[in-house]
Amino acid sequence: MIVLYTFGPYFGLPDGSPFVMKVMLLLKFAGLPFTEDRGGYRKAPKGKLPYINDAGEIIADSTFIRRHIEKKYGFDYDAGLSAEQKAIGWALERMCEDHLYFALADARWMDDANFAKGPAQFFAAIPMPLRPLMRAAIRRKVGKTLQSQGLGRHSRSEIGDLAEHDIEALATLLGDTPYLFGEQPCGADATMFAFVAGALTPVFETSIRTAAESHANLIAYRDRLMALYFPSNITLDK
Ligand SMILES: N[C@@H](CCC(=O)N[C@@H](CS)C(=O)NCC(=O)O)C(=O)O
Repeated sequence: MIVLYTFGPYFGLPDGSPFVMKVMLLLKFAGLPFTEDRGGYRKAPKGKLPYINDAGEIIADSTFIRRHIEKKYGFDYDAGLSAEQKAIGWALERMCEDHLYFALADARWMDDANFAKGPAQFFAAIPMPLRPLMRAAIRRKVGKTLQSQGLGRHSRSEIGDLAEHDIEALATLLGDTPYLFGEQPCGADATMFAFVAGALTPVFETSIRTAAESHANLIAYRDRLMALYFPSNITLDK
């Protein structure tokens, strides 16, 4: 059976990482059973989660995991989509994964109150006196990543402004349909769900969350997919 390396549930979500949630959904959409291993971070081939072990084959990165599933299991996540819909799906994924992700990371890691309620909890298992040192070192590393990526050079309200446009775009693209492109989920729905659920988690006080909460269709989408694909998680997120 496929082993998915994860962080574990945090913030009322099936996993603390949107990329891990994306892969959980991709596996579920494809009907592939998997087990979770929460101890794989140190051996992560690209230094990040998620990655999978599929019968000895290690594949890192959520998008390459999707490619692997499509190739090995012949599952077409975008069956029936037009070329234009596929292009929109790809653009949406890149916006979430390479832009909105960093805005969410800034809100969670750089704001002191959000950090204390959120990412600081990741270090709970590290023994004292190492815990605060590790916590500060990793927080500094995230800050440097945000600086080199570029978003971290803006003020929090400027980052919020950019991220609110992402949220607006997601709400507009979803419209009134159950999934991004109609009645059935496509590959980009896995990313869309992961980021909408992450933005909506009530743990963090952010303008991104306020923007997401102003769109009833995004809330309904999060609730519908959570109920369908993560039924044991439902009560946690309310
Ligand atoms: N492009 C990667 C991104 C994965 C990623 O950024 N994972 C983050 C958690 S959300 C991580 O493992 N960060 C740990 C680190 O950078 O040390 C994917 O699609 O899987």
